[in-house]
Amino acid sequence: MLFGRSHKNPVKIADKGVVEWKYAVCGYCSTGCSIEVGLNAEGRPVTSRGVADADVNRGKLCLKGIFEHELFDSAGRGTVPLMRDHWHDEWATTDWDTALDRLHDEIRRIQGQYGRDSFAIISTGQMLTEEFYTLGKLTRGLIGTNNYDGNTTLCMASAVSGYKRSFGSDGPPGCYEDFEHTDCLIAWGSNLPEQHPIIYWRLKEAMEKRRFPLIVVDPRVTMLAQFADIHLPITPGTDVVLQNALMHVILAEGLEDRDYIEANTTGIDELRAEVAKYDPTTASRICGIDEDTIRLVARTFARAPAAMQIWTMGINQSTHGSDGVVGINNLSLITGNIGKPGGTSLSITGQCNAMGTREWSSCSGLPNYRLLENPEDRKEIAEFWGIDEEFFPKKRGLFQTDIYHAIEAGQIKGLWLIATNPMSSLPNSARVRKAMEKLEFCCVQDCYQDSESAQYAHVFLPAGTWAEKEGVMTNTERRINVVKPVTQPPGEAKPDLWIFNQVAKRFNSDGKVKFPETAPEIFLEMASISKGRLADISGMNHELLEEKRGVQWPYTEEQAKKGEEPPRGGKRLYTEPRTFRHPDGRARLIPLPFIDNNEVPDEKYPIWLNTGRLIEHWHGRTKTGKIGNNNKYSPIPFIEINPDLCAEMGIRRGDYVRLVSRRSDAIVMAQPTQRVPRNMVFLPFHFHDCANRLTLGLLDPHSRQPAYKQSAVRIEILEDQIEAARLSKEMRAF
Ligand SMILES: Nc1nc2c(c(=O)[nH]1)N[C@H]1C(S)=C(S)[C@@H](COP(=O)(O)OP(=O)(O)OC[C@H]3O[C@@H](n4cnc5c(=O)[nH]c(N)nc54)[C@H](O)[C@@H]3O)O[C@H]1N2
Ligand SMILES: Nc1nc2c(c(=O)[nH]1)N[C@H]1C(S)=C(S)[C@@H](COP(=O)(O)OP(=O)(O)OC[C@H]3O[C@@H](n4cnc5c(=O)[nH]c(N)nc54)[C@H](O)[C@@H]3O)O[C@H]1N2
Ligand code: SF4
Ligand SMILES: [Mo]
Repeated sequence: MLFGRSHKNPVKIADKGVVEWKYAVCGYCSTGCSIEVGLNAEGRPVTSRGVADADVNRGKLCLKGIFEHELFDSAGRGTVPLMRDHWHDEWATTDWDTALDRLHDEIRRIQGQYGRDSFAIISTGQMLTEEFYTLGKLTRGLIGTNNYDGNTTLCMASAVSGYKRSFGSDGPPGCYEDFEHTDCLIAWGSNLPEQHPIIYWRLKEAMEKRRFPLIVVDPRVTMLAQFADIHLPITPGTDVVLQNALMHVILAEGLEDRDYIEANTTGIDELRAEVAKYDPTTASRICGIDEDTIRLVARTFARAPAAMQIWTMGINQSTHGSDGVVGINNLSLITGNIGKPGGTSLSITGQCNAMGTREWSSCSGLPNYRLLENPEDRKEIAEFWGIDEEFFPKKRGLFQTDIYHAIEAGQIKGLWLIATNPMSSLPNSARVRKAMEKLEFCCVQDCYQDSESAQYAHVFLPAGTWAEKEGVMTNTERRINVVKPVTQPPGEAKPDLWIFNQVAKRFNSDGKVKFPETAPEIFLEMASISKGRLADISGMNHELLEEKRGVQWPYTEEQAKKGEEPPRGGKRLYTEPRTFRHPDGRARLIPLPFIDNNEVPDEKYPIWLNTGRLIEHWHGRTKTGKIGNNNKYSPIPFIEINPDLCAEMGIRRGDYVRLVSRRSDAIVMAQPTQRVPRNMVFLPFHFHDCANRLTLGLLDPHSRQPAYKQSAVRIEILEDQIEAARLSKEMRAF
């Protein structure tokens, strides 16, 4: 008897009848994978594949990228502009001119009645960079509201703030190639295998070639933690304490890099005085990691010839988010691990173009990391755009989270939401709902008309998405890559760039500000004002980006003229001494006292609520909820819950339970797993009207980012499981 393949039919891959492949970069996460979308003879996108000669993904794609072409004709897409008088009325279809005139008139009416800043604009990390730049010019140069921010406040704000405090500027200094050179890696609150699968694959490949210790700090046993040499299941929200304790050991044992500290930093004495308070014995009682392990990790990290750290939302989404980033930078600086191969402090970005919005949207300032607070920056951009310098505010306006508080307080009356869905993504939904109901006018511009936030809109503008548009994005390692239009937006939907240009015409009746219409032209305009700056892109254009499958910034005009090849990878910042962006060129070592202000479990609410993501879904599931191959993995809101807690409470696998916090409640299915400790549940935030009903979302004092990962809940048993299933279904309405 023979076993094995020889007696079976070979695997056949269905022939999709592709006649042409078109180039794009993935529109989900910030890894930045190059994709080719296959079109059949009728020009329909029918399949996707990874691009083999792209340095980032080398032919690979993850579960989201591989089905991305199915977005184009998925359910719920907006195909025609909609309008109504009140948000509780029925929608009526309308034409573009009427919808855009209404947006213009309402902005000017509200500004006229209540002041310039009473109309707010909230954007995203999920558009193309030329779109961000155009929206920034329109908002800062013509509309003139200072309450203009992005959903990046929910995501990358702590990283931005921490980089600025430590290094004097935003801009992640490392790159994926650092995995190939490092001798030790600490990953803080980052679940790479699920959230950045192709970065994880790069890491895994590097580790297979050259084994180095991987240390994972996460209260859950994530897939990355399972793969780690040392897993530190930290008490939620106490990373700063662990960082201080690690530095305590390094400084007490003389393991620091004195020459590097002396040449490149200020503040070592103040740092030394603060971390002296965090001896491992004391720290272990707060952060839950035993003292010997703290010493082992400190020594392993400090003795490695090159050591790197990465982090994502486990750090950023905390009341100590910005401090956690500074703590990571402190650790890298005192061990001389910045700007060298394998020695870096690399924030793993979230959304596909969260970096592009940081660089070019003007949300927190002016293009290319220019500051509203800097008179020269204001003057330069005002002259370039052809507007009066005095029109610019002299400091940045409110963050997204504070904009919502200002709506609640009645200071902001109108809102334009672009490619973000706060009804699903902001903490404490009941409070957000109340704010949305208070608005005199709200415009939602989204590629899906069934987004939760559109419930409260007076105007809905149907947008194209991803490869229905043309433009560039910047990934985690500062690599700019280009998306080419593969197909048209459905029905009358239009690319966001077209929409911004049409709105601009209405505010620019004398034509004094120039708005180029096409993405390649806008890119060249951006390149011209990037010369000599940190993010210098003056040597790039769309053709080069496609040909090279993405280029890391900086790549300057001089380099291009000299015929110097653009970097293929491995480009780092701060490689030379004293090139940090503070005026004296030195990085700051900043002491970080721990402030214990989280909502923590108590007698009434005894369980930690931890929220985050799954590999198959994207945020509010406007996209992945409609794609069968993604949605089928987890169509129902569920919690990871410890089997011992289940046994104690009499909960069986698959039972529905009610989670109750001080804010509200939610019904979810129980999935017992050892991934979470007995006093914690993990709830993916992808499901409609679920996780953020429960979260408190205290704000970080520097970045104003919410602490989504630390709230307290209790679990209630539901006797009537049939009724519970019905309620759960009702809550996930779409
Ligand atoms: N499949 C998929 N991929 C995505 C996304 C998606 O929606 N779906 N979204 C993208 C975006 S915008 C982002 S921002 C990234 C997010 O990527 P990640 O940050 O990797 O994902 P999360 O699941 O939000 O959180 C990561 C981990 O933080 C841990 N954590 C919770 N509390 C703490 C703590 O106090 N300390 C520490 N050290 N860790 C803690 C959680 O247990 C969790 O495992 O993913 C991007 N990639
Ligand atoms: N509890 C909890 N809450 C969280 C988090 C968490 O970990 N836990 N994470 C936070 C983080 S890190 C993030 S980034 C936010 C994300 O929060 P959101 O930005 O609200 O998330 P999305 O669901 O991606 O919303 C994007 C919207 O833009 C639309 N869209 C997509 N592409 C385009 C386009 O090209 N043009 C236009 N016009 N529209 C488009 C989508 O249909 C969707 O409605 O959630 C935050 N909320
Ligand atoms: S890893 Fe991120 S960029 Fe790459 S295919 Fe998956 S979702 Fe897209
Ligand atoms: Mo994010």
